[in-house]
Order: sequence, then structure tokens, then C-alpha cells
Amino acid sequence: MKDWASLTTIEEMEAATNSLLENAEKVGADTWQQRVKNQTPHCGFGEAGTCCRICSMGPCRITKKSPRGICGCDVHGIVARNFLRFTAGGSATHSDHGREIMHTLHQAKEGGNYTVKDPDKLIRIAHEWGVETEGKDIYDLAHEMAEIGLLEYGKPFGTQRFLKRAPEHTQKLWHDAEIEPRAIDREVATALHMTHMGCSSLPEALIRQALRCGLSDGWGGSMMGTEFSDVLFGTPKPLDTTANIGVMEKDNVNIVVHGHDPSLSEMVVHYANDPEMIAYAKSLGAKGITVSGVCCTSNEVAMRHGIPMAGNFLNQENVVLTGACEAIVVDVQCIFPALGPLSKCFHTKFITTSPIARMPDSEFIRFNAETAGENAKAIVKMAIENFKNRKPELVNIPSQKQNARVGYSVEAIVKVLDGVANSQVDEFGTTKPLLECVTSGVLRGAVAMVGCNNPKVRPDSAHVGLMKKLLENDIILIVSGCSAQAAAKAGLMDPVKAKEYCGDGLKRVCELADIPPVLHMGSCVDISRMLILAAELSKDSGIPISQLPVVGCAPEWMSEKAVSIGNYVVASGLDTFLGVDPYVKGSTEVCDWLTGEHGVKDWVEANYTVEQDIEKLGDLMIERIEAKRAALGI
Ligand code: MSK
Repeated sequence: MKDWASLTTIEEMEAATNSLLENAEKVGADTWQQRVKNQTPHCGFGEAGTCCRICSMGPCRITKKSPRGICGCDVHGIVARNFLRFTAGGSATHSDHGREIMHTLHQAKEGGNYTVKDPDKLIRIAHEWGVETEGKDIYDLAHEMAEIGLLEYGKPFGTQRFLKRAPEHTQKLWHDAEIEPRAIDREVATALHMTHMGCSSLPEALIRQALRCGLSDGWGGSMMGTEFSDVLFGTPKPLDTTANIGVMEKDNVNIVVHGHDPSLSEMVVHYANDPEMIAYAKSLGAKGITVSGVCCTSNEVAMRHGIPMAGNFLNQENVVLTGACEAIVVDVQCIFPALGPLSKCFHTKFITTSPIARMPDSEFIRFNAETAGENAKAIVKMAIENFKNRKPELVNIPSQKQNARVGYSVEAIVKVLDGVANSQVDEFGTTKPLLECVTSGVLRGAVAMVGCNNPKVRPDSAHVGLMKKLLENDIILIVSGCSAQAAAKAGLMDPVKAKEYCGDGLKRVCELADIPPVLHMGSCVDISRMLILAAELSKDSGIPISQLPVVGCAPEWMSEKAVSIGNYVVASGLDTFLGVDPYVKGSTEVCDWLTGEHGVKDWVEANYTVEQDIEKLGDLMIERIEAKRAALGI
């Protein structure tokens, strides 16, 4: 057993939260901890997925006494339909994020609010898509690519362009199973059509579409979001930052960015660093301006600018409870409507910016690409002018803070691991050194850990607990979303400290490559980076993705997006381990399709494991990785 004393423990994080809840009590604020109590116990039909309210004859709830809905649909059809609708919600959400990025790219211009920061990547993707680049102005090319990318959402014929990035073996599986995603919007519409009253009630057909709809997210909308965010804002490279609530600074104006789309936060960061704004903050009594983040917007600006990460999903109320948050600025997704009333208990300005995420008790500053600069400037100014309204007796910023190295895009991982193993092939741009670490046994394998917090799991305990267990077993972690922030808050991304807790092989790799053992790959849409990495590992090794000693895991997931992610990760050949049930336990048939030996596994060579006991979940992942190694004879 290792001594984890230099890291921040779950107990310490809970103690910090408890001290903030005292602030909530002082001002009579409502918090998620209280609302969970009010909502418990949850509806058993909802939890089992056995309630159908797709038409207005019901709602129908399946029991022993009433085994079919009014239309005659059985429990398996109802559960499978609900599962597909869950997926469609997630796929639509991620993909619409990607679409917004394409619109931003379309607005990019020399000297404008948005410029092309990684022209090489743009040209690389253009070549991949068969677009002529020779002699073209980079902004003409950007606009052309944006239009082609936007057509991926609604093109009438063909399949997603990025599917060609997958190994041929995977592409063939998709083709044979008839799950190659066509236009992104079409897969969402088809999912809604199939689940309309009087259409599909056959679990096999509904689950097939769930995989296809998920793939349209992973290899479509999300990949577009990631790749073109890199083009616009720069491809992440390793850089150092800090994490946990102590990144907020008592004497500074604190602006917290929250949500997912980097277009807004990039601008806020830019203006918060503007000397004119800093001077203005000083003139009003602050020492400076601190921008920190929550959820995936935080991941985006941490990866590209080293902006500190104040917390993850279930910490979003904590930043307001510090009494030191001048403005919480949100874009889309994972934002609690509770932030409105909560902010009103403090001096905090709750600023919504997107027509997609309108909320009561917020100040709405409609943000768009043409006016991005003035919008962001107005937001920063509003926060500065709010500094004087703080109530000093309510200011409580727990001192927890850890160092974190972030910014591991695929390009960065390939670069840093190059030369670590004794690979004979040292050509730049392959994953062969990483593969050599795995085949030689220095690393046993990798886990892609992703996803949210969920009050059903003690916050961060599953993420951090599993990570420690895997690291001790020489399994490297690639992480994104709120899982990444859980790791960073605990200290598992500190390249100096965290390696001390690893097995000898992983520790050696960390020392040679100067990396932390948990690699921050970005936000939720950036799980598409993990797909690219898995595809490259497969192509470089000649081993199908499903046979690589790599698995996916979402131990504390909560959102529809996570279900879409689960489907595209499984459909890409990676066994996926969940710590929270996706509302399917009401149907043995659906469970068999998702988790059995002859369900989705027959199509895509991977399946789900659902296990709420986190110790067991960790053991199962390690067993699976070792079984894959044994099958490969390594
Ligand atoms: S923010 S989807 S709570 S990971 Fe992407 Fe975190 Fe989950 Fe939202």
C-alpha cells in the first residue's frame, strides 16, 4: 500500500465543501446536497428504465401485473427506446457544440475576434478531406473547410468523413453491422423517429441505432468540435497549471467560466489579461483578476492557456459559496439552473451567454462570433465593478490547491513518449514507442477514464480511487472531462509527486518522459482524441482496437452525453466500464445486448460492464487488461 499523504484526499475535499456549506446556511441558500435529500428515494420505474411517456396514452409503467404498455410494447422495447433517446440527447448536444465551432471557424479572419492559430492542422485535415490547399489563403481555406464540415451534419448521402481515420478492421465491422453513421443530424432524427410511438420496439434494432447515433457523435460532431477548436485556438501542448478551489484568489476579482464551448472563455481569458482591465480592477481595490474554470470550459482553457481549474461538475455551487466569485460566466451544458438563485444569495453575477442555455435569475449577454470581443470585455468589466459588492464576512476560499500538468493532445502524447522505450523505430509521429512500453510490460495497459460526477457516488471517490489502484498496477490513465479535474484536484497530474504512487514501470516512464501518470486529454468532446489515439495504436501495431490492453471507464457519469460517449467508445472496440447504471436494469434482454457475450460484442468486439462496487470495477478492468495481454501473448 502506498502512502498518498501528499495528495489531497476525498475527505479533505469534503471538509472544504462542508465549510462552504456553512456559508450556504448563513445566507439561507439551497444546495445540491439538500436537493438530493429531497429527491430521495428516486422513482424505481425511472431508475429501471421501465416507464414510457413517449405518447399521451400513458405514462405506462411496467410491473408484473401490467407487463405491457397500452400500445402493447413490452419492457424490453420500452427500456431500449429510453436508452436510444438518452443517446440521441447526448449525441445532439455534443454535435451541436461541434457545429458552433464550425460556425466560429467560418467567422475567423485576419485580425478578427477569431483567427486560425494552427494553420498546419487545418491544412492536414484539408488534405485528409481531399480539399486543394495549394496557393489558397488560409482564411479562404478555413471558410471552405467550415462549409464542408457543416455539411457533415445534413448531407443527404454518404457517411462521416472522419470514419476513414479508424483502422480498416473497425471500418469493416461498422459496415457489416450497418452502423456507419451518415449525416450527424440524420442519426439523431432517425433515433427520434425509431422511438416514436408505433415504430421500433425490437431491442436489437434500437441498440444498433444507439451505437450508430453514438458514432455520429464520437467520429462526427465531437471530433469536429475538437479538431477545429485546435485549428482556431491552438492544439494543446503540455503546460503547468493548478487545480482545486484554492485557485480562486481572495484579493483578486474572480471570474469563473463554466460550460463547454471555448469560443466565449477564450475571449474572457483574453480580456482578463488586458493591462487596461487589470488597471481598472486595481483602481477599484482589487490586486488583479483571476479567471478559473469549472467543468469542460475549464478543461479547454486550462489545456491552452494554463487557466486554473477551480473544480468539476459537483463543485459548481462551491465557487459561488466562497463569497469571492464576482461573476460565473456560462455557455452551454452541465450548468445547474440552481446557480441563478444561489448567486442571488451572494453578490455574484450569474451571466448566461447562449440562447441554448437560458436560465432564470441570470443576466443574459448574448454572445456571438461577430461581437465576441465587446461581449467578453463587457463581462470582465461587469465582474470588476462587482468586486466592491463583496460581503467580507462571507469570504471563505478553502486553501486546497494542487499543481497539474495538462495539455496532452494526441500530438503531444506522441511527442513526449517518443524515445521512452527502446523502440528501433524513432520516426516522429508514431505511437510505436508507446506500444513498445506496453508490449514490453513496462506499462500493463491504459484506461481512458472520463465523465462526470453524480451524487449517487461520493463525489470524486470513484475517479480518484480507481486511478490510484490502476497506477499502482502500472496502468497509465488518459482522462478528460470532470474525471480529469478530479485527478488534478487530488494531485494526480502533478508530474513531481504523482509518479511516486505508481508501479515501477509506470514510474520509470513518467520519469523518462517527464509526464504525470494521468494525462489530461481535455474536455468531453475531446474523448474523440482518445479515439484517434486508439486508432493510431491499432494501425501502428496491426492489432485491432478491441485486442489492445486498453479499456474505457466512466465511474461517476450522469449526463446523456455520457451515454452517447459510452456507445461510441464501445462501438469503436473498447470495453467500457460504468459505475452508474444507464437505466436499463429493468430489461434482461437489453442488459444482455449491452453487457453479454453475444450482444453488441458480436458486432463491434466490445461491450459494457456495469458495476457499482468501485473496488470490483477496478478489479474487473485490471482483469480485462491482463486477459487482453494474455490473448496477445505479451
Ligand atoms: S462537464 S458531461 S459533467 S464530464 Fe463536460 Fe463534466 Fe460530465 Fe458535464
